[in-house]
Amino acid sequence: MTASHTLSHGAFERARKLIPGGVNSPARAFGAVGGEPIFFKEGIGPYLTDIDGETYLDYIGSWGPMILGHRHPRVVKAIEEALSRGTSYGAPTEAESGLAEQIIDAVPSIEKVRMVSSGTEAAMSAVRLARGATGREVIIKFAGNYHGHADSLLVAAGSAAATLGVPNSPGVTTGTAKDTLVLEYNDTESLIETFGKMGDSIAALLMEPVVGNMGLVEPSREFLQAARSLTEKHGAVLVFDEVMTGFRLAFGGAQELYGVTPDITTLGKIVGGGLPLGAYGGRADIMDQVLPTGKVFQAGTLSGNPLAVAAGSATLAELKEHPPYETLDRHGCLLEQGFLDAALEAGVPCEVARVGSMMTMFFQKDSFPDGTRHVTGWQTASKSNTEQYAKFFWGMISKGIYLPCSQFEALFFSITHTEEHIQTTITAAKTVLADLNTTS
Ligand code: KE4
Repeated sequence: MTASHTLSHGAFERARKLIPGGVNSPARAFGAVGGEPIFFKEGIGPYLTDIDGETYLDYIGSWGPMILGHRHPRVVKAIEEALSRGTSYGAPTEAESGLAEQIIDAVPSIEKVRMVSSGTEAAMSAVRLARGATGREVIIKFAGNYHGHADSLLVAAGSAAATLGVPNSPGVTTGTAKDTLVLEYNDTESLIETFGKMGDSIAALLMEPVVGNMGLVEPSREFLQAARSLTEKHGAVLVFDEVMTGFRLAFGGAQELYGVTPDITTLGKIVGGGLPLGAYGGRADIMDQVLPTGKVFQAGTLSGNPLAVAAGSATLAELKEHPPYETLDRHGCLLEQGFLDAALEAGVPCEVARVGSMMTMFFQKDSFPDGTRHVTGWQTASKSNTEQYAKFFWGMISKGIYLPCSQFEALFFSITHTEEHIQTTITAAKTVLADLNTTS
C-alpha cells in the first residue's frame, strides 16, 4: 500500500486553523510517531477507511470501545431505535436502570452505579466520593497510569501527557497536585512504606488494574494484593480504573480475572458501545453518599444519555450472550507470538506484553535475557526505543495496519478480527521489522 494521505493532509491543514493541533484529543495528533494524523471517514468490522479511500486493519478500536468491531448490527439497531424516540430528555428513563442492572450483574464490586459521560468524569467523581466518604484528602496514583484529565489526576499521567513529555500539565495548581502522591507501579515496597508512613491520611488509591496507558503493564499478584490489603487496613478506598479493562479482559473486567475486588470501579469506553458514556460504581454504603441520597456533589446534563445507553446496553448484552474472551485470548496469543518471532528473526530487541486482546510491543535499546519481564512500570517503560516504535508504526501503516500512534498505548482488537487478519498482521510485521533492521 503506498498511501499518499493527500486528502488527510488538506483536512489537517484546515483543522489546525480551527482546533488546537487539528485534533479534539492529543492522543490522535501523532505527536509520538511524527508525521500528520490520518483523517477517517468510516469503519466496518475490523476496518477503518480514511478520506483518501485507503482501508486499514484497525488495532486502536477508538482506544478500546470497539470490542464488537465497527458498526456491529445489534449496536447500530439499538441506537436507531432509541433515536426514533428522541436524543436527550434530562430526565430519568427505564433504559438507564436496564444498563445499571447489566453493569451491576457483570462487575463484582458494583452494588450501585452512577452514569456520566466520559472516563475522566468517572475518575474525577470517584476521587471526590472517596474524599467525601473518608474525610481525607491525599490520593495515591501510579506513574504511567492515566485516569483522564481531571486536575488532581494530571500528575505524572500516562497516555498523551507522558507521550508528550509533559507529565505535569500547565494549569494544574500546586495546591491541587500536592494531595496526589505518585508511586511506581509494581513497586510493592514503596506502597507498603507509604501506607506505613501516612496510611491514615489516604483517602484513595487509584490504579489501572492492568495498565494500558504506558503501554500494557500487568500487575504482579503481590502488588495487587498489597493494594487491596493496605487500603483495607488503613480505611482508604481502593479504586480500580477499569475504563479500558472493563468488559475487555473479562465480562467482569480485570477484577474478575485477578479475583481482587475494589471498593469503587470506574468504567468507560466499552460500557458506552462507542458513544459518550462513563460510569462509577461500588459498595452501596459508599455510593449512597452521592447526591441526592448523600452530600457528595456530582451531576451531568447528558449523563445516561438515551443513545449512549442504548449502544452500551446492546454491547453488554452481546458480550454476555456470546462471550468472546476465549477467542480474543487465542487470537492475542497468536499475535503476541507472531510479533515476538518476527522481532527475533529481524534481530530487533523488544518484548511483548499482553492480557487478552490488549497488547504492547515495547521496543528496547538492548536485548534482555530470554523470559525476563523488563518493563514493569513507568521507570522501565519510559526507556523504550520510541524512535524505533515510530518507524514500526509508519511501516505498518504502509502495509494497511493501523497500530496505536504511540509506544505508550496498548493495541486493541475486536471479535471481528479473524485469525486470517491476525496472520496478515504478523506477515506485515515480519517485513517491516526486517526493513527496520536494515535501515536503522
Ligand atoms: P476519557 O475521558 O478519555 O473517556 O477516559 C479517560 C481514561 C480514564 N481511564 C483510563 C484507564 C483511560 O485509558 C482513559 C482514556 N484512555 C485514552 C487512551 N489512552 C483515551 C484516548 C484519548 O485520550 O484520546
